[in-house]
Amino acid sequence: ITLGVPDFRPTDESLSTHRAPYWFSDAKFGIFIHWGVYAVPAWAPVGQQYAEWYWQNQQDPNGATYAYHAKTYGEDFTYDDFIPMFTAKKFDPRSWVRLIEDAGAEYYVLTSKHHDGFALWDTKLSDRNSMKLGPKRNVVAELFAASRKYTPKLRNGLYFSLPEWFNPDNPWMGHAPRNPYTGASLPYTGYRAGRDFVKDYQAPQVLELISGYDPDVLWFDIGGVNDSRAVLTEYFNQAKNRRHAKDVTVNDRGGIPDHDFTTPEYTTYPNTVVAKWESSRGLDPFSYGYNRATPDDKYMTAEEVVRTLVDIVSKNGNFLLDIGPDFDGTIPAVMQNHLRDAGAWLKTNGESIYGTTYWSRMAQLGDLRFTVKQNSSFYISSLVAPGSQLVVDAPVPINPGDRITMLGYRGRLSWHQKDGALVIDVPSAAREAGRYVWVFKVD
Ligand code: FUL
Repeated sequence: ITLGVPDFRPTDESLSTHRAPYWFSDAKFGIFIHWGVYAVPAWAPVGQQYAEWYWQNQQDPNGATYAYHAKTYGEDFTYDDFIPMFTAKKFDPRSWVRLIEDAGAEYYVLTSKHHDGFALWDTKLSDRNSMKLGPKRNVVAELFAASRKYTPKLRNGLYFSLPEWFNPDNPWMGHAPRNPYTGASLPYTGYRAGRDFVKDYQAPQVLELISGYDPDVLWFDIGGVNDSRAVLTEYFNQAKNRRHAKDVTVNDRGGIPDHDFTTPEYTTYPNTVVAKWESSRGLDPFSYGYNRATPDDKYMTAEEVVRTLVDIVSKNGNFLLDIGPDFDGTIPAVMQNHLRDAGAWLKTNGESIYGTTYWSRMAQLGDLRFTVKQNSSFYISSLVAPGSQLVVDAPVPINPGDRITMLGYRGRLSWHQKDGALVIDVPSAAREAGRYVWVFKVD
């Protein structure tokens, strides 16, 4: 079919015309899943290093992981010795997608392959994958199938690390693995030697993911040497020219300038609206992969999740909140509880999040955040419990006769304007009906 838009070509001029699709801008909240061999040791100094970086962290003789590994597993035990222990025995993809839906997220992004080079699908380009080794299961296929069957509204995304730390063929970043204690060279389990890393391996792997799984989001990582122009051309054209065209999206870490959104990590943009962006972080204080050493009370609470989401959305961002399942496929209870609790808030207050846009007049005012639904509603979100009056000293679009309500509370609230500020009367019953973030709706 012809959509009136020419096919994309592998040039920046062409690829840079691609934009984040409406569904991505509307979705606001996604769940990132970091799962791989690193879920076996699942360890890093709490709040300081990423647990999915275990192998790399272990290389530093002065680092905590170097000592921890020697003490816990012994100096002869290599990273690839963890592969058979990555069993995925209790991996239940249906419960994963249900959890994501319960959290109120509208999409997820799974690590198809992280920097350790271990692929979670049956790649034909290497035996370093979860079908041949470890779980003996096609994790990507199983999760996507469960999502399409049980939670068909969820969009399905894949993360892909362009470089691999220890792939001997990686011209940019790789070097063959060595035992960090003895210096002895180690095999890179499952890999086939002597090919062009980008042309014969990296790009074909991404193309396998695109044609095999049809991801709605392609979340590249690190950049570096790449064939991303050719790959994205294929990705965009495949999505555009199918019978039921769909809108896919790509982040800004593909090693080329073309992208649909930027990706601040463990941080957000300050008080300003910027072009489409997506901030990611773990529920963990500083890790995407599961860190067994992190005490439950150090995790982000639902309250912090909700506040962060509201803040990000008011500035045109999405929030990609990460969880790290354990080696057997269970998702730690602390993560499940906080996600479901955040989801309960979204059930009541989600209309101020999904499908909204930022308010172009102002991104934030003290503890207040704003969102707009074109031609219908204006939302004022208070990140702290309001007092008996909420004073909004901003040019709120309100007219005589407009109604103000609080989400989750029945009944209208009285309001007036004073010296250009909007003053809303908040009965104590309304304040008590809310939690985490109190959302006032003007319409
Ligand atoms: C980073 C990676 O190095 C981290 O491990 C994580 O995957 C994060 C989302 O991107 O660049």
